[in-house]
Amino acid sequence: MERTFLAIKPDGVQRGLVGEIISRFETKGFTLVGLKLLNVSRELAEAHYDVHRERPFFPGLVEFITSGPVVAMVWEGDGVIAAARKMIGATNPLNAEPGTIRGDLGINIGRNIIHGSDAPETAQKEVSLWFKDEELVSWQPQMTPWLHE
Ligand code: DAT
Ligand code: MG
Repeated sequence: MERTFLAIKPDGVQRGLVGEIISRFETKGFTLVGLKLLNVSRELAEAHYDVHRERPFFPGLVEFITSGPVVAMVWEGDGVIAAARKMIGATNPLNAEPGTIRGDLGINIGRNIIHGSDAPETAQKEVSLWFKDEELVSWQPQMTPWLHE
């Protein structure tokens, strides 16, 4: 079953948006298989954003993601990687469609509330970067027959 890594960034946690955001993925029908609140180390932040290392905004990005608690999550479901990206919306919240998390809840690219893996390879890499195997719970919700034909 497909899995993706999502993280509510320090702005989302500080603004009290954790419940609202988790609720969107829950009510959509995806399954939560990993969840923790943590202060992100500089080492983890730099590893997570390694692809952006050469970009001018990299230092600010690391500064921001380490500035307060983050809610790290793994969600499971058919097509969850692409669907979560759609639900999150464009990188710049000002360009994100209404109805998306960034489109509904944000106004600035440096405060865009949530991270979501962008492809199967990155999802796998990010899940194993942020979670140990034993922190992930495989389970089948009782409502599954009401979500899948
Ligand atoms: P996304 O988070 O939509 O996958 P990304 O991977 O291109 O976007 O960039 C990672 C984060 O870096 C993004 O959430 C916010 C920040 N960022 C991206 N482009 C930026 C820019 N031009 N200026 C400032 N911050 C930027
Ligand atoms: Mg990205």
